[in-house]
Amino acid sequence: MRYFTSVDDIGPLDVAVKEALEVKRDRFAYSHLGRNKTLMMIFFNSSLRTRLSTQKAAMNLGMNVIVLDVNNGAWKLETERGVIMDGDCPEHLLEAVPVMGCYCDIIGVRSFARFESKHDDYNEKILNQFIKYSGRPVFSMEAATGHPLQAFADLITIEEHKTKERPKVVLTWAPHPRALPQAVPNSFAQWMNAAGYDFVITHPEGYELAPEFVGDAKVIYDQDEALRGADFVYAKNWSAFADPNYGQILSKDRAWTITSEKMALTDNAYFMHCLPVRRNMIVSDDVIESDRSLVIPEAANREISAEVVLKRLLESL
Ligand code: AN0
Ligand code: CP
Repeated sequence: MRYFTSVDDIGPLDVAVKEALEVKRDRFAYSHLGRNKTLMMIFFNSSLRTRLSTQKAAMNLGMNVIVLDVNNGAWKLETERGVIMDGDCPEHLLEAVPVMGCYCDIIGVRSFARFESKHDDYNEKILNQFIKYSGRPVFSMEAATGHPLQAFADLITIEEHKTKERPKVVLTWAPHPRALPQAVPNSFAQWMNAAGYDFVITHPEGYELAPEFVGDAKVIYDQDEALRGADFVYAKNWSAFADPNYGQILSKDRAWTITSEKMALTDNAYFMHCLPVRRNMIVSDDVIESDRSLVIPEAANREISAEVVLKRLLESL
């Protein structure tokens, strides 16, 4: 595997999950693989889990790790070619990316949707420049349209907790005060479809995700109806995808917050969220603190999904 930006890069999911569970049983089994290899993690946006879990995974594999917060201590980067650079940015991405490639063997990139241009976001303009110009294997640590390391960790978590071959998994929109990208729900939908679960998406009208991510999922606008009989409830806010409202907040309706009353509609479902989460906007205190909450096991599995991805990228060197 040379790149990891979507479910298509990982091959058969049953094989990937099996490999993940093996790595989880002995996370130091491949500690020779990354010897004298350097991971560079580039952050254009904030992170707690991705930064820590990916560094831990790299250390499990014996790698050296360099982390750069682009917005904190590096030159501000121009990303547009052809710009007369007489403004804020002393350096262009087109030099910075190949320079970064000189100092490492593998590059991870976090670069959220900017909501300035839907075309640029959905063409993964920043991530693709790393793929094109770094000369290194590149993986997404949440880019504009996807967060595959998160979706992989979520898949592992569901596989560990499911009691039915084909559980009912419900992705529900929930309210949030700021406009968030569609990356997490896009990837979650892509991976749930690929896993072949009974997969339902529920959100207020206007929050339809891009059809290529929705795939064959059932879309139900009535949240209560969608939640009935669910085995897993995955809550997440996202901003509108559809034109002309791309990147906009259309609703902050707290009737969509996941509460114990909402969870009572399910088949004693587990609650999931990628974190960070705003309590009592997305989910009530009692639900996230309940023994059916998987938010910490999901975060723990981020180390495992990152280790499988780094292992496969190292094997391609
Ligand atoms: C980000 C998002 O919704 O994409 C990161 C989630 C992992 N969340 C926030 O910006 C709060
Ligand atoms: N879930 C996740 O990616 O968290 P961070 O934004 O803290 O990395």
